[in-house]
Amino acid sequence: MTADHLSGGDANLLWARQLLAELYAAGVRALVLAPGSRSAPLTLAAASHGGFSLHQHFDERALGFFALGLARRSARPVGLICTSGTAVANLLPAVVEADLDDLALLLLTADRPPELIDCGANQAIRQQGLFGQHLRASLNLPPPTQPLDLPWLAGQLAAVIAHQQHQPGPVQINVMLREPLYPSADMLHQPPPAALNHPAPPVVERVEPHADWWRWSQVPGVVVAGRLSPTAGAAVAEWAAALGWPLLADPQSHARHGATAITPAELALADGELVAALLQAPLIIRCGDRITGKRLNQLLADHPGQQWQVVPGPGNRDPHQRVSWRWYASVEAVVAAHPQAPGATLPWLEVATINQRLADCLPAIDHRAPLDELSAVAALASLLPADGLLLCGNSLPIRLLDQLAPRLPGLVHANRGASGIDGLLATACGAGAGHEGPLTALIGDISLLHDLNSLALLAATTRPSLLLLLNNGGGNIFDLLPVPDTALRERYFRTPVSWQPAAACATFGLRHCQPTDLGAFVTACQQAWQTPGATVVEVVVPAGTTAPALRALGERVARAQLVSD
Ligand SMILES: Cc1ncc(C[n+]2csc(CCOP(=O)(O)OP(=O)(O)O)c2C)c(N)n1
Repeated sequence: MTADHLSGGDANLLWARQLLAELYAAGVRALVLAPGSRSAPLTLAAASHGGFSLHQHFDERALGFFALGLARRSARPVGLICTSGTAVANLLPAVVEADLDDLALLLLTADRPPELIDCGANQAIRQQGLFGQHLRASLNLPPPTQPLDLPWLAGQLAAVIAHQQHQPGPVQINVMLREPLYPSADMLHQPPPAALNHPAPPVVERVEPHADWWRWSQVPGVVVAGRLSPTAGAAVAEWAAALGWPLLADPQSHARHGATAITPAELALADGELVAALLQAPLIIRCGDRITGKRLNQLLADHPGQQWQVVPGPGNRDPHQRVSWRWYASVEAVVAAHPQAPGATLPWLEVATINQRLADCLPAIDHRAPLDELSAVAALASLLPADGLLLCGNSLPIRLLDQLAPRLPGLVHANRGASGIDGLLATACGAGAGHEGPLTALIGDISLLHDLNSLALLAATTRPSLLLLLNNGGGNIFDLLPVPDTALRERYFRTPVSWQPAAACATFGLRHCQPTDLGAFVTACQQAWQTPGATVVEVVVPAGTTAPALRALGERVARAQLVSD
């Protein structure tokens, strides 16, 4: 079949098919779709391609986050197809997070043709420029005209794909389509076209070692691990151990298992003597960005010595403006270029002793111990399956995890770019969809309310999945902040909502339980990870109790003399 003399519906489908063939050749393997008519050619092209894994959801806002989760987990670009109008506008929160965290979302936003824009036509909004400065690249495709110029289409796509491969992040491909939008059944059943462009092979990365590395590698240094892939995290953990340098590892670092990891570092930094010792290190090497902990960020801000940083790029990733040397490169390549010097420094801090003293301060994971947010998160972290994936919510959940988990087996992700409390369950479901092992999502009650319709996504999972809902009656993070009036804090900051999570779960056909002691909680988590489908485990604690408990934990550590003989 030639591209000439097609019906309008068939031409639109062929156009959409070529578009998807180019994305497939560029490595896209997952497409997420929301329903709509303007996007019908794209939807039908996706459904008849055969090579993509397809995920559908009715809500574009959540779908954007679902795609974000898939991209986080797979480290591959993910395509998203939606219709025109406010459907597109709903993608903004996920686009913002993808921009800040370098996640490759390819937004295929169907659009009305130019003659329907700005003339009062229904559902015709200005879609170009809608995402402002949050895109890595954008492309506005005019409606196809016959004869179809498919090489032109492939060439235009190649340019944005190349840009996106160079700097992963969100890209909008606005696809204008003219009616008729539906093809003939004959055209639908044609095999998909071959791609016309094939992306260039990746460039082999070469990192220039620091000129003075042999000298620096002999000093008592510190390694800080931010957000890293599991392989990068493992490389950093091994490197710090080989250098004999203490490692301070973020929850997203995949490096907490390191032999020299002071862990949980954020809790250990409640001890002023340890902070003073670390501040004296002449060099801190920071691998990865997005450090969660307030104390760790403070250490980086106060440290007077040299700080080097390895980040994937681009731009400034140092909110403290302390970095004096930076590689825009993979951590693995930088580590490989900087081996430990012969006869390198021995560990200069007694990491094992520090960790033992820290462990003595942590809540006991004992079946008879009371169930609260601290003991629940400590127990959860100690039980996480090695083949599992945890998506940790923002607000207190990530702060609790950071301070209560000495080890974090499996994969750990969080939306720490913009740190929104929206879209967290959808992100978890997307990450879980690309993962073989059990999924865990740890989310606060107000955060879950933001994303309640993503319970439909959770209900659709067949893999063992656990949603741990920390229900403390509102936004308890504000108890850690100096709001000067209790009544104002309650009304305008904590914003408690009267709702029944059990009833919400029942609405979506989800298993729900509400354990009241730590033993029952542990059993519920273990069962959830072994049972196909999703279980919601709700931990209910009185409002206003978690922040004082977290403060008391910090005070206990401050008195624990982690570094004294
Ligand atoms: C979309 C969005 N809106 C508002 C905020 C500000 N904010 C940060 S934490 C928080 C409260 C979260 O409450 P909850 O999910 O119950 O967690 P908790 O503080 O109790 O741990 C709010 C409103 C945000 N980060 N993102």
